[in-house]
Amino acid sequence: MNLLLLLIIIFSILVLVRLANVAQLAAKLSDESEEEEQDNDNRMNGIGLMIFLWGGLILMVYMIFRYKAYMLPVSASEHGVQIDKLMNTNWVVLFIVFVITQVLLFSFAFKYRFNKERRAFFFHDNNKLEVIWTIIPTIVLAALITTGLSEWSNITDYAKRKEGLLIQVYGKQFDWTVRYAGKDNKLGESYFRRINDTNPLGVDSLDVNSNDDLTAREMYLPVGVPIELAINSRDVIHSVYLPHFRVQMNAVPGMTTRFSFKPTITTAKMREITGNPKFDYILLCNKICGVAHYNMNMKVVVVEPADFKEWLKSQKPLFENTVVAAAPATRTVSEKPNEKKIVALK
Ligand SMILES: [Cu+2]
Repeated sequence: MNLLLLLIIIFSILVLVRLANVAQLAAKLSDESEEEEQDNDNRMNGIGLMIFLWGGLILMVYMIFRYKAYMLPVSASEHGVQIDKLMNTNWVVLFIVFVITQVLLFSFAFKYRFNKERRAFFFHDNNKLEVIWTIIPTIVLAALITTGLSEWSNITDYAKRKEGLLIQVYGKQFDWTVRYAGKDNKLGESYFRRINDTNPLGVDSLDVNSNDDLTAREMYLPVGVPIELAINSRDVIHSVYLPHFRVQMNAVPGMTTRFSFKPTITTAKMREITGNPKFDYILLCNKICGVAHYNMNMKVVVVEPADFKEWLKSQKPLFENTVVAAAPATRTVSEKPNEKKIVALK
């Protein structure tokens, strides 16, 4: 199929070259002067440019409306509304600048194509013009960049919302695991050297904070409650991407990255909004992290806080046979001890 396409392109080019030769020969035979021939060429090129310009612009506008339905629905998070506003402002500015510059570029090429009657007006420089095309873009770009930066610093200002529900998102080739911090809203310490078959997140079972930690294969979020994601990776760089919440943050091995946001629309409500009864939020990996990267995702469900509590109760505790005793050192755990410290404490 590809070979066929290549052959078609090559033969089309050859045909065009032959046609151009034929036209040249025909011009010679009809005693058309070289000048006239060049005028004709210039006119055809000019008309071609205008067709390209208006055809392209019309096609662009058509595509925007044709594929609008495939764009993301309204933002399902609080900060996402601001991001969308910023994004739309950027698009409007880009669209205006794009249309003005392209129309000028192609129209000038058409209007001022070679004409032997016309002499070009020469000027060395024009300060007024230079000032205009330096100052206007500077102001517009500075406004876009500063509003973007201030919005980003608002979004990443964790000091403002320390009370968020803490969830660890743990990425590895090629799946995600989420760990809920439980009642204390504190995640037990984890360390990669503790990772084994029964403890895939490498959590310290003797850390009191890990007592009530729960893991899940789906991410449930209560609506209207601030969420704080603590993001880790076991192997390579992944990226936590929640497109409907306008959230993205890299998962980097050896460090914890964070992202705070507040979901505002439940899955049920979003199904109404999109008119799609099968709609589900999704967590995707947004870094090409290996062969099965395309399949590295997790279902995300946003529910009312009461339903969230019910769901959380049904989730698997991290350390199932944990016996909570007065002194942490006497606790028995299902985790295989793979660290000297744990063995010694036992
Ligand atoms: Cu990945």
